[in-house]
Amino acid sequence: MDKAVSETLFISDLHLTAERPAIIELFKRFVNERGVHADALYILGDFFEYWVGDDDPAEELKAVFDAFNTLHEQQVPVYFMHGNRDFLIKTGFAKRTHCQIIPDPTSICINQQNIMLMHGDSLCTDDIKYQEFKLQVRSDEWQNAFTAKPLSERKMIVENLRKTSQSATSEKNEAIMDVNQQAVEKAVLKHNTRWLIHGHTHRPNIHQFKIDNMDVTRIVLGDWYEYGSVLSVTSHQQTDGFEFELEIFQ
Ligand SMILES: [Mn+2]
Repeated sequence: MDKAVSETLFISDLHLTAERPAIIELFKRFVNERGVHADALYILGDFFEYWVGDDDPAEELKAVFDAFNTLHEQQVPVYFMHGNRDFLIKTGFAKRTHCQIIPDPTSICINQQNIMLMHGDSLCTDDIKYQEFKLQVRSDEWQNAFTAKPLSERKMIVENLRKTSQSATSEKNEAIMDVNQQAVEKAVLKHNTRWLIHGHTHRPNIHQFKIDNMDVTRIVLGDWYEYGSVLSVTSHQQTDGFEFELEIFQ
């Protein structure tokens, strides 16, 4: 028999790294306490602080892979969207974790409502330098050349990039780092949706606005630094639509 209430969970920007073991523990607890009871889990990018290729055994992140196994054992479908830090996640990772990689953007339907999912970086159109960088590193040419390098060299390159990126971020105007409202409206109109869920900006919030008299809601997931950020979407068999709550998980 179908459950009367179904719950879909959304998370992003965990930035998991062995350097922050407490957040790995928090993710494990999230999986055990919430994930295993959900009907589906969506990870909307920047799950890892960085990922240099599926040939990395990432033994220091074993607990994370164990958590994916737990979800698989409980038959919870997991969907994974690339962020700007883990776009080198490919089919090897998907096999290892039993998750399904989904494109950015992806439209899903919950109880007759279309919801558009994005990582969110494509909406930050004011950050021209970043958009140029993205175009370069997302090309097959760049990715093939990068993954052909030895694992240790790739890790070194990424470590250096992280250092320059940290100093670049602190120099950039705060407003440039947020989404561009026109880019949001363009995406909403193009995909004909009233609901948008994304991460990336680390500014958890619920924005409600109108486009051509249509009510639109943009839900922004938070990062996992001090605590976790989780969006729960629940729908009831007997009623249309859904309810949602942007929660702190700690
Ligand atoms: Mn991001």
